[in-house]
Amino acid sequence: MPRLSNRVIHADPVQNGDLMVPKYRRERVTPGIVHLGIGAFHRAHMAAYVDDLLADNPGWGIIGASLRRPDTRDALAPQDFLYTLAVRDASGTRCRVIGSILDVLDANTQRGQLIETMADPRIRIVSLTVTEKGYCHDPATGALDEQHPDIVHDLAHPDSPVSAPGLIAAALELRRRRGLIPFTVMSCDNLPSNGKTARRIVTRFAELRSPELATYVRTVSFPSTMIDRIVPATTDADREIIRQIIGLDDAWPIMTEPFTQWVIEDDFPAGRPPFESVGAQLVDDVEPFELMKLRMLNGSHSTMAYLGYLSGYQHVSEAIADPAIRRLVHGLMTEEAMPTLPMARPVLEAYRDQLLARFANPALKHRTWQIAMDGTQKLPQRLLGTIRDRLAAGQGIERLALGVAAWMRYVTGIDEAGNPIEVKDPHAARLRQIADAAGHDAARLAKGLLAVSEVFGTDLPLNPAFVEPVTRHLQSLLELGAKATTGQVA
Ligand code: CS2
Repeated sequence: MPRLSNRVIHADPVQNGDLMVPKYRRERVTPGIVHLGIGAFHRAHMAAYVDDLLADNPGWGIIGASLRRPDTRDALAPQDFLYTLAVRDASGTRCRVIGSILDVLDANTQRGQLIETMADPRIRIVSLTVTEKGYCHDPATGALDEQHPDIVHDLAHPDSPVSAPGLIAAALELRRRRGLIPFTVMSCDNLPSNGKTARRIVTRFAELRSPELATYVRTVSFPSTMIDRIVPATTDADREIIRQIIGLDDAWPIMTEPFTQWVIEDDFPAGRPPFESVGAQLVDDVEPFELMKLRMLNGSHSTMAYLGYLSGYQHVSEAIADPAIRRLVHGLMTEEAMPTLPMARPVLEAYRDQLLARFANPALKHRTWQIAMDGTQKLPQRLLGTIRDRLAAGQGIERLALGVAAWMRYVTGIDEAGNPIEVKDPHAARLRQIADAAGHDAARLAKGLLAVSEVFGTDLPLNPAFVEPVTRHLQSLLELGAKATTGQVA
């Protein structure tokens, strides 16, 4: 079977049947964007929006960069960086070939080339999906973690950075020296006020490097965005399904849902493509959209991930099909998250109902284990922000507290059948030490984990209105298990 490539997709359309291919000649496209973190989410989301606008705006091609591993580059280079985006739901699978990514650089072996590319005057936007941990920040305060090993390295070796802040600073320094205007830095990660967070991190890094760079960075725009599309990790079974559908070999197709949403703060002094022409929403204030999404979608996701995994559900669609988990998630959104959000109630109710349908998508094999990873980086904005607002208003947090307790049970690294759980988290070893020392003593385990200040800060561990329900639910999880405990709380 032939490999997906430029040659194949520009061959006689008859050969491609009804496969949707780029509506533009790729050789006419030039780079305008560098994207750091060229993972599955970006390829299902921003890269698809850009693909839709390139026919009329060919100067906005994407150069991707992988910061951690060369896998994406190795997989896509032989197929001219083309890949299949497979939109799946109960009605079937619809495939399209995405051509907006022109190249992928491996930051570990092509660092100099990446920084030079980011300094190219044609590059007017540097966007990021480096996940929460890629910001090298303290999740509880949002400040740059100046002791982070990558930050320590990059300050000592500013011309060979390994972190996203370090790479951005190195490229901005080059542009400064060359008298060029800066690119816009657009965060597309699940962080509260992600643009402000990116600004805080990069500005502080620049201040630690030089006053001149710090002054220059203060002229950089960091718009916030809200990004939303559910994108499970691609499996070999997915690859075979796509191979059969399109009749071509694609080393790394991306599976996703029909729903997509992108809300962008309109602040691009170096210019931008007409994102609004392809369905993005350009607004003055992204925060209401961000809070709604982080607290309703991502808060429900993390709660389902831990309770679902502990209950024996491998996929989100199985977890939400459990009546007790569905009741719990519905109640968490309706009774505990929605009252903290500024959006109008009908908008929130419609969003909730749409989320419940999205979670139930039977065609998406979204693993609870995938969502469960990096909990120390996710809990602050997904559950703890809502909890703080509820406690400040003197309101209950039973369901949210169960989400936190389920994370605590999960990071013990042993499931209810006594089997090991592969806990993926930057602090996994530390969490495991705390859990091993506490054993099945809920109060001790809760106290030990609540002392992880990067997650819980210094306020929540001292608040009995938070500690009591979390400890009580943890006790129940340890004694009765996730299914019984969920049934009691939902
Ligand atoms: C998920 C998110 O893996 C996770 O933590 O909660 O990736 C989620 O699928 C996206 O934010 C949906 O937009």
